[in-house]
Amino acid sequence: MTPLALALDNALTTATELPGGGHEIADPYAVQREVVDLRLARGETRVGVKLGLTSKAKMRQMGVDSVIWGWLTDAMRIEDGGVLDLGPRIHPKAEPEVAFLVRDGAIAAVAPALEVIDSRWLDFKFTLDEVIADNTSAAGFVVGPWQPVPPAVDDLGVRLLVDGEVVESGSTAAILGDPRAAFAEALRLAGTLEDDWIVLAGAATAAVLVGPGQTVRVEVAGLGSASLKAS
Ligand code: OOG
Repeated sequence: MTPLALALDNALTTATELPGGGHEIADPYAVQREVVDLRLARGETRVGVKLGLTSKAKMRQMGVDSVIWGWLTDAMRIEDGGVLDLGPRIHPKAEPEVAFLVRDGAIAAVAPALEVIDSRWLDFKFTLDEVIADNTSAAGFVVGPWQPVPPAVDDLGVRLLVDGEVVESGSTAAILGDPRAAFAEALRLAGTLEDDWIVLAGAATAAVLVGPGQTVRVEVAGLGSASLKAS
C-alpha cells in the first residue's frame, strides 16, 4: 500500500483535504486501485464505473485530451430524491450526467443522473495524476428512472437546478459528442463491465457546489429527472 493511497483514504474517512499540485505519482491508476481496495475492505462493493473529463471544457481546463475513469461503490449510491449527508463530505459538487445500465457488455437502459464529486485535494486543485489517484473525485451518485434507450441520445437538453432555479444548462452532446461514446470508453478502459453495473458518462455542464438544505435536480429532455437533498 503506497503512503499516498493511505493519505487519500484518510482524507476520505476524516473529511479533511490534502494539499495537491505537486505529487510525483509513478502509476496513478495503481494508487486508485489501492484507494478502492481500502473501500472494498470496509465492505463496500463495486457497482460500476464513472468517466471524467468527457467534456471539452473540462479537458481544456486540465490541459488534456483524454478521459479519466474511476470506480463507483454501493456506499456512494443515493436513492432518487434521497439525502446527501454533508457531514462526511469536504466540499461536494453536483454534476448533471446520464447513466447507462449494463447488460451483456452493452447498454440496456439509460437514466438521468447526478454525480457528486468531492475531491480529497484542497480546493479541487490537482494534477491529472492526482485526480486519477483520488478515484476521479468520486463521492456519490443518484440515478433517476431507467428508460429504454431512445434512437438518439447525442443531443438531449440538460438542466441542473438548485432549489428550482436553473444554474447550469447544456446538452448531452457535451459528453464526448455522444454519451454512448463514453460507454464505449468505459468498456475499453475497465476491460469488462458486469451485468447490472452502472456507467456514469461524465458531466454535461460545469459542477456546482452543494450547500446545506439545497435540493439539486437534473433534468434530461426525454429521459426525466433525478434529485437529491443536501442536509
Ligand atoms: C474530476 C472529476 C470530473 C467529470 O464528469 O468530468 C468528472 C473533478 O473535476 O473533480 O467527474
